[in-house]
Amino acid sequence: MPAIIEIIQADITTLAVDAIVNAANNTLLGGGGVDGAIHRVAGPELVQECAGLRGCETGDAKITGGYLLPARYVIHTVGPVWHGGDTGEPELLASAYRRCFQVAHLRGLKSIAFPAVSAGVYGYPMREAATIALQAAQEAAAQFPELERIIFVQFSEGAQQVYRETAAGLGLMCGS
Ligand code: AR6
Repeated sequence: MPAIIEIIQADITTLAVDAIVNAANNTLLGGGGVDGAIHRVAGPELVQECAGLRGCETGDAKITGGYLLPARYVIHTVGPVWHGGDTGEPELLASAYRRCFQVAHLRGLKSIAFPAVSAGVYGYPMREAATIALQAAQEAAAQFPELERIIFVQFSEGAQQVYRETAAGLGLMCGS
């Protein structure tokens, strides 16, 4: 059975899933937004493991333990900074999501939760970002049979609404 795609409003650091995705920066050494929240809850061992990864290219993803988080793993990805959309942003964001799914697949993970990568400090418009995220989920659900749950987590009700409308536009059946 293909994975169920869920859209929920929550703090991603509270989710007991196989992996939560971190919207990180190229250093992987922490920052603000969801990155800061994940590091705060995971504790200092997370940044120690991240330091050994020697950063991450934009559009790539790397996995670590979850430490004090309820999630078993953190998949750190780096989305593009929005510069208007003509400098490869859609391809880089799609690549970030694809790489997260590949990394999860290599560990045989069954549940993965994503924040809206790039759609905060990095300025990616939420609707465009949601389209790319949901299309990547659709592809991964078809490609990786072990995936049971793909969860899109938004902090705000407004962002959740954008995801729901975007999913409906793509003809996706989503749970909550
Ligand atoms: N749970 C779920 N979503 C959250 C949470 C949370 N706890 N906290 C924030 N969001 P951002 P980016 C939402 O800025 O745009 C960091 O400094 C937030 O409302 O965290 O990829 C990194 O180190 C927004 O919708 O990530 C980088 O330097 C979404 O998560 C830079 O920010 C992403 O916002 C990355 O920027």
